[in-house]
Amino acid sequence: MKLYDGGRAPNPRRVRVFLAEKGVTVPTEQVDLGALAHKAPAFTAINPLQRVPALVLDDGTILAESIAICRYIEALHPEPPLFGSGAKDAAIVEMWQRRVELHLLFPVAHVFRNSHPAMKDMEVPQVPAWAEANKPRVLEFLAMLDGELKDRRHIAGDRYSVADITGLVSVDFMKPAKLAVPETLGNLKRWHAEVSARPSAKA
Ligand SMILES: N[C@@H](CCC(=O)N[C@@H](CS)C(=O)NCC(=O)O)C(=O)O
Repeated sequence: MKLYDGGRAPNPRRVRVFLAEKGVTVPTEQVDLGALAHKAPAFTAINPLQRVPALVLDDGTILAESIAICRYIEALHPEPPLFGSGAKDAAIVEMWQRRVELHLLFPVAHVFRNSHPAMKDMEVPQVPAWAEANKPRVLEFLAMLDGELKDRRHIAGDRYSVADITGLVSVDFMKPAKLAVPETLGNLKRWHAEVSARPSAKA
């Protein structure tokens, strides 16, 4: 197996945090996004969508999409369960992972990609108005999540899950997008401090 990683980019980090939670090590090759190495023929042959992460299996199968990779790792290493256990718990984790991805990670990414000068060769064309349009969406979702976190420890329940991984990566990605978590969101800040203190957060 070989993981094609992407430095500080959020999606590869989701997979690294997931692997760290599982205690699994995978041989890794860094793809230099800054040098546009993901657009070169060698990596395009691995992922024609020119995005990281990608996981190449020993039989040559290529898995892209962070959550697909995480699900594969979960199936190989079921403990600790990060996609929930049992029908109801797994559905709740799926619901929250997807909500965080669609309503937090993607809007933060739209802000970053459409406003940061370093992204001009990757987000073509950059649309500054789309960055602006997504800023209030990020804050609205965070306010909703803060309310949810009033009564539970983690995003999808009392147990840490892949939804927390997507949440952690999204909130940390707000910094380069020049967005801040409002001080008033105390539940969210408590949750973020807790998940950030886990050793996996360093991945
Ligand atoms: N849906 C994909 C998204 C992958 C993705 O967008 N990766 C970014 C880094 S976080 C990337 O490779 N960007 C390169 C580019 O936009 O040119 C996943 O979940 O893995």
